Amino acid sequence: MRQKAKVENYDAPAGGWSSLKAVASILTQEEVAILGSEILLKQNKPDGFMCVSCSWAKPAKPRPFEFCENGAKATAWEITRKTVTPEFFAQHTLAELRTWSDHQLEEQGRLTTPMRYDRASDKYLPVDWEEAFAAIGAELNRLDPRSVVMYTSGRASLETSYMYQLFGRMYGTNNFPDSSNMCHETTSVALPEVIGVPVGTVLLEDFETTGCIFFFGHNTTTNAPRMLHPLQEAAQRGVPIISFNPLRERGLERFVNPQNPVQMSAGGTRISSQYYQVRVGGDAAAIVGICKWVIEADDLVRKNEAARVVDVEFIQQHTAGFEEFAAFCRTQDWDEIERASGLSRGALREAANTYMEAKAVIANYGMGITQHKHGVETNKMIVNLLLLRGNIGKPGAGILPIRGHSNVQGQRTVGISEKTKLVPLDKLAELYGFEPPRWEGLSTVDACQGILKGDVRGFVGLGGNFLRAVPERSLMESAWSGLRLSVQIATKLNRTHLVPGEVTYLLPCLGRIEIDRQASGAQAVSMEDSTTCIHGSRGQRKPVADHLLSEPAIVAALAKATLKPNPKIDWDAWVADYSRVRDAIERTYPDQFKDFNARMFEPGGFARPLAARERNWKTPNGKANFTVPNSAFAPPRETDGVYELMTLRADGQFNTTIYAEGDRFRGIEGGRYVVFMNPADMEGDGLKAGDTVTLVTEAGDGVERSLSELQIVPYGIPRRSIAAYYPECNVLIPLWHYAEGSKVPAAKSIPVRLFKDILPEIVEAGEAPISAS
Ligand SMILES: Nc1nc2c(c(=O)[nH]1)N[C@H]1C(S)=C(S)[C@@H](COP(=O)(O)OP(=O)(O)OC[C@H]3O[C@@H](n4cnc5c(=O)[nH]c(N)nc54)[C@H](O)[C@@H]3O)O[C@H]1N2
Ligand SMILES: Nc1nc2c(c(=O)[nH]1)N[C@H]1C(S)=C(S)[C@@H](COP(=O)(O)OP(=O)(O)OC[C@H]3O[C@@H](n4cnc5c(=O)[nH]c(N)nc54)[C@H](O)[C@@H]3O)O[C@H]1N2
Ligand SMILES: [Mo]
Repeated sequence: MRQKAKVENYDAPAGGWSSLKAVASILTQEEVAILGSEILLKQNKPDGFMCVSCSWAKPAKPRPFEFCENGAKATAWEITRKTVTPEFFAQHTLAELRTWSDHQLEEQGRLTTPMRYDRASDKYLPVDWEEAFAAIGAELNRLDPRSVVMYTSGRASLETSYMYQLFGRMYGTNNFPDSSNMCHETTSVALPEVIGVPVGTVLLEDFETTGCIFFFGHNTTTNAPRMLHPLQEAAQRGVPIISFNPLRERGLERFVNPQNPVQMSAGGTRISSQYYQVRVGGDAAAIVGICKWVIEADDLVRKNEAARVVDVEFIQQHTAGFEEFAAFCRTQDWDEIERASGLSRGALREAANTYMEAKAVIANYGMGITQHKHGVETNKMIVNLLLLRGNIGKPGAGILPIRGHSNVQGQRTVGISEKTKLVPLDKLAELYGFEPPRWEGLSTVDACQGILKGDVRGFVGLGGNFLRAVPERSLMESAWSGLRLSVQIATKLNRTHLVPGEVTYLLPCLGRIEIDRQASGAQAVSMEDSTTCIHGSRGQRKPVADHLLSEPAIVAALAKATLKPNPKIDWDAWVADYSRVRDAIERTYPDQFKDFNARMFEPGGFARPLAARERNWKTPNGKANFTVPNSAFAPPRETDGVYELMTLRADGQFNTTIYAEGDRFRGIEGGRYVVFMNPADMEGDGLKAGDTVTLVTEAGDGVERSLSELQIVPYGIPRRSIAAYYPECNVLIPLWHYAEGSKVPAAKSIPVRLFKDILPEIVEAGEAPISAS
């Protein structure tokens, strides 16, 4: 039976004293005394280490403390002195550990010793590094490379990622699914078609000159908190910030910089000047509404021969498809836009007016856009909005997908991709004298399908918690034992490690904050942030255990144990000195990584050149493209008993890593099994605060997917939508329920039915106040 969460109305701003308290509490929990020490002072500094949490930009002139509450949590979590030793594994079978929560598993501390699964005892046993590498190499050589998947979670450095993809391609596979396949793959599919680059165009300095900022579907308070600093500065300059989100997210409302004593006493800054509680999945309709106002305003001035509203010169010189898009907007019906977006035409007019008044506009977005069935089209709709007034490729303007993991964008840049067209295969062939496979590799969803069918036989995970992050958890966990080989390179114990294949290895590695000493001395690594800036990062802490290897060392050892020697690659020399790996990256991508070693510690990072930023459009027609959506706007669900479930992150987690069970900004304490629901829907369904329910997916494919004992929390969320937490709810997502075109699981709109649990209640339901709406 689950512990009940305490529900309270949180009405303080984001940041502030509560942030400081949360940092102190995680430091104590992890037994890390770092507040007074050097470590946090080195976070996100040019001579320090780059945070292992989110991928937000690192300023050239950092603040004295360039970290946020969640960055401090991530640091404490990694440099904890708690360890998981062979003795721990001797005491627990995997069957027992599978009953532990995600929090309990990672809370045990850092993995210290390579381990091999022993079926007879159902336990992990210690193994020598050399023995493990030899056994894994032999297994890989027995498997067909097409049946092997090499997953990457977005934390590994550019150096490790480059080595990993090279190893995989020399072995013979293009199966490089990445956490990005569940995240911003929608961006990587949408943006190349319309602006010719797979990443955002905005630089940090654009926030200093922008005239207006749009936000679609991102919970900045929790997921990129340092971004609140430039936002706060913009807000203080009077820059309008317009947010579209079905929930009222705290940090998008008010923010207090906890490191600024003046603000701490003054109550903080209002961040969003306009906040629109769009219907879940209603953004495309909302943006069409805004564009319709812009086009109509332009039609009007055109008649009067006044100054045009749209940027005619830009549109003529740089774009294609404007007339079709304008015609599409003119013919859209206001009643339908209102129904599909959940917003009134008056509200959309207000947003359009603000947009038209600004000389330069930035549009940001997150998972609220990418993790939807029509995410790719919605993403392109954001570009349409920007193109109308030339808001791409000029100072203060641009599109900004806010990336997740700290190097997820960079991994794609250096060849971690299942899509061959994104990888310079000819160049790799030329540099290393081998013939890389040319077939299309498996994305995350494809890999899951392959595992379910039994076609995928081997899985190597460079970080991450695959089984917990992917959809369709029940079927996936059962199918996993059919794998011949499962190898997990990790820092902390998680659920994926507890579901063994026939041959299973758990390989512990150094974290980024630890000093990585190799033959030539202490090494640095590098990563790319959300604004295409590359940063060097140096470990600061003595490693938590003696026998840990670095990620590059593990990848090199696996390569050596698997591949025939190749005179063009000296893996040992690369491990001895990572600057040689950076030279190799530069040889492979000479334009992108010019003078890589010399520039990697430039304050603020060095920006990779990006064609779209220069208004050079690498699209098939050489233009920036307006697009008209193929799909009609989804009308809201009728009251047929089905709800749209969106799965969200709480303040106390980093993806499947659960630091603490609770979500301060949404007023939840001591639990995660909750469902946020509109009070009117609760009344309609005869539910009251604290009732527990079972969610059952409405899929119609004969597979039963359900999750019980979720506690109802009344919340300011649109009718017929409910919200609950990822990863607990992943059991509810059908594998085939993904974004068209990008295959990103549609984790923000899962059709479910609610059934009241008849289980006895654990604690009397308290009076849960309805959150501000
Ligand atoms: N502390 C911390 N930081 C993180 C992470 C973490 O777990 N913890 N995860 C990292 C990763 S990998 C990623 S990808 C990012 C994720 O960062 P976010 O993109 O913020 O991801 P979510 O928490 O899933 O929240 C999505 C937001 O979209 C809103 N939303 C849902 N549906 C819709 C919709 O239809 N329209 C609109 N407009 N909004 C909608 C939700 O209300 C929520 O505010 O954060 C990264 N940073
Ligand atoms: N329902 C639902 N599902 C989702 C999402 C959602 O919003 N809703 N979001 C999706 C998104 S955006 C993402 S990015 C994925 C995340 O999916 P993943 O990236 O696979 O998951 P994480 O939870 O980030 O992985 C955590 C594990 O990484 C390991 N780790 C941490 N640091 C290191 C390191 O330095 N090196 C190595 N080798 N290992 C390390 C630790 O063992 C830890 O347990 O989940 C996706 N799944
Ligand atoms: Mo992500």
